[in-house]
Amino acid sequence: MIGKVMEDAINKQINEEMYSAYLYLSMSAYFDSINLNGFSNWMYVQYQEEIEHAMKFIEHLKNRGGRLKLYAIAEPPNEWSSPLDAFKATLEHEKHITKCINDLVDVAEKEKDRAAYNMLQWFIDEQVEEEANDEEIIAQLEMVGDNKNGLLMIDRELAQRKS
Ligand code: OFO
Repeated sequence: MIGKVMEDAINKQINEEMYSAYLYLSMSAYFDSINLNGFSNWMYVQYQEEIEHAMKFIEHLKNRGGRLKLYAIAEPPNEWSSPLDAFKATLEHEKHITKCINDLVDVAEKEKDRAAYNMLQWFIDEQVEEEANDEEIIAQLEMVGDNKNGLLMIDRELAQRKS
């Protein structure tokens, strides 16, 4: 059975993951509003991934006799000044999530909770991938600058994302 300290920490993380989902759904709508449907698709897939992250934590609690506590989800921003601005905000948010995951690992170590520690290894790898994806798109956006054709090419590429 999971201990109270780990249970509380995971419940807080579930809220972080749900906020991530909200943030990316909001970004998906922003990209839709400026007719960049590929960017919008990429963010929508990211929104779905964040729900999966929350569900992984929820399953972990359930399997270990923990009690789920759902906190209120904060309102995400609704507007960004450019695709680059949105992706820079995405990277900053993912850096924050990486810190949250690292802090959770510290809690698992302190509590000697090996099951949670093992489960968190997946999230450590996932955060490396998420930050790398954002960095790659930011680099592409910086490369094309104000060039509309370049932006449309990236949009076409991001339309391909399915998972
Ligand atoms: Fe974006 O990785 Fe979960 O929050």
